[in-house]
Amino acid sequence: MTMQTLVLVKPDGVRRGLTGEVIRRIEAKGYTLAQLKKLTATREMLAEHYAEHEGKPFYEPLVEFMLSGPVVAMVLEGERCIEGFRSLAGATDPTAAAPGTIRGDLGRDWGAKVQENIVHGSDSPESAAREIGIWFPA
Ligand code: DAT
Ligand code: MG
Repeated sequence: MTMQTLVLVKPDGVRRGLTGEVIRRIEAKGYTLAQLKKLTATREMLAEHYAEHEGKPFYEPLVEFMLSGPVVAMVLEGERCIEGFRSLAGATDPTAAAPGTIRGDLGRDWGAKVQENIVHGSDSPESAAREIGIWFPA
């Protein structure tokens, strides 16, 4: 099966008008955009999506942030696109993320309880399958 990954342009990225820039980088890298939509998440979707982080100090701020506006959800396809998109995205902390990456070039610390870092990308084939099911239910 073709490898797929779930990418979100988070509410900060959509608000700041960076959706096109994120898609430009994905297309320039050579991945295929298989599915794309703009939507506002629900608490239920985010509880599933971020289940691994429940109980952490940034969990509630993360959910509130992800509910703060629409996101653009995408399914990318391509050989090794899971690790490839994580590499394009850069490190979680946008202050430390390398220049050249989405988070390093476009993100910064705004002093909030959760890091606002423009994009989400699945971190494993298992996460990708699970997350695609949440954002693009059959
Ligand atoms: P990633 O999005 O790089 O996979 P993650 O899954 O560990 O990172 O965390 C999900 C999001 O939560 C992340 O994109 C930003 C936020 N976050 C993670 N760790 C944090 C921390 N220590 N303080 C504040 N926000 C954090
Ligand atoms: Mg993660």
